[in-house]
Amino acid sequence: MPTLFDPIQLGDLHLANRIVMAPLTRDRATPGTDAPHALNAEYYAQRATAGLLIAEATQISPEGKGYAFTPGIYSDAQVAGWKQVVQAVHAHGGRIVLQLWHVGRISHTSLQPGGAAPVAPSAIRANAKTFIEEPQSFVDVSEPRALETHEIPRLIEDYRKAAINAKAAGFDGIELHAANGYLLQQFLCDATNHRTDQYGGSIENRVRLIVEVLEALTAVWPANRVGIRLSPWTKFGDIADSDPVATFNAAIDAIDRFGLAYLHMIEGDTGAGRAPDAEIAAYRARFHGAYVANNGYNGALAEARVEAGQTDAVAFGRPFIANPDLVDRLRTGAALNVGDQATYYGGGAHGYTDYPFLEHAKAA
Ligand code: 8OZ
Repeated sequence: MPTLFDPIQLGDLHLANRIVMAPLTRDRATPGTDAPHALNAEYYAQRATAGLLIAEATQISPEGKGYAFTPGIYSDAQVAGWKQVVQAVHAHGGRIVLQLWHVGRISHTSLQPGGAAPVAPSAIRANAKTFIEEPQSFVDVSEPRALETHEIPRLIEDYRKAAINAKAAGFDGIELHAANGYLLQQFLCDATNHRTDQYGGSIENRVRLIVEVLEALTAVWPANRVGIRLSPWTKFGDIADSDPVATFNAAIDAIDRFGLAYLHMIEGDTGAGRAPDAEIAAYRARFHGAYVANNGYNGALAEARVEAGQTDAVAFGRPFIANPDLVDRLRTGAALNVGDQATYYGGGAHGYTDYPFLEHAKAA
C-alpha cells in the first residue's frame, strides 16, 4: 500500500514523495518587468522538500496578465529570474514545473498592453474582480473583446514560446493552466464561449483550443513532462457550463490521448467545498495517466486517498504558504503554522519567506 511519503513517477517526473505544492499566486514579481527575483527563489527553495513544486500561474504574454505583480515567462528578464528560482530549488534537491497562464477576460484594461480590452472567446464580461497596480486596488474586471479566428495561431504561438522559455529557464516540466475560469476554461465552457467558428458551438469545437495548445506544448516538451490543471466544479471567475459532465468528459478524453505527465484536478469549487466523491472518481477513471488531487485536503484525507489508490499525489495550496516544511510536518504529525491572509497577495518577505520551520528541520 503506497503512502503519501513514498516516491512516485508522474510521467517522466520522479517525485521523492506524493506531496505537491499547488500553484499559488503571491503577486511578488518585480514591478514593471514582472520578473521573478532572489526573494522568490528563496521562497520556492524553502519548500523544495515537496515531491513537486508547481510554480505560480505565470502569464505567457503581456495580454495574458490579469492581476498586479504576477510573473511572466515571455521576456529575457523573466527567463533569467526564473532561472534563479529553478537553480535554488534544484540546489535543495527539489523538482519544479511552471504553470503557463492566460487569464482571458479576467483582467483589466490598466494591466493590458496599450490599455486595450482583455481578450476572450466572446465579449462577455465576468462578474468578478481583480487587483490592479495603478492605483493599487480591487476593481471589476473589464469588458473583453472576442478574439478573431485569425488571432488564434498567434495565441498558440505565445504558449509555444512560453514553453520554450520555461525550458530555457531549466524547469523540469510545465503545467497548462486550463482551470479556474481563465482563458482555456472560457473557451471550454458554453456560458463564456458563444463563438460560431471552429472554436465554439459543439463540445468538440470548445475543446479544440486546449488540444491545439497541447499540440504546441508537446512539440517543445516531451508529453510526459507536461501536466494540465482542470476545475470541472469551479465557479471561480464567474465560469459556468450547461452540461459540465459532457464537456469535461470530452476534454479529459482529448487530453488523455497526449500521454501527459499528469492530470491535476481541483476537486470542487476552488478554495472552497469538495465535489461528490463519485463525480471525482468518474473523471479520474477516464484518464489513464497519473492523477494529482487538489482542493481542501488535510494530511489525513491525503493519506487516506493515496493509500486507497484514489490519487497518485495530492497538491496542497494554502498549507504551503505558512508551512515551508509541510512534508516534515505531515510526516511527524506536527502542528501546522496558520497563514496570515493579509500577506497572501503582494508585499515582500513578511508572510512569504518568514514562516518558521520545525526546530528539528532547522538543525538538520
Ligand atoms: C488567486 C488569486 C489570483 C489568481 C488561480 C491563478 O486561481 C489563480 C489565482 C488565484 O488559478
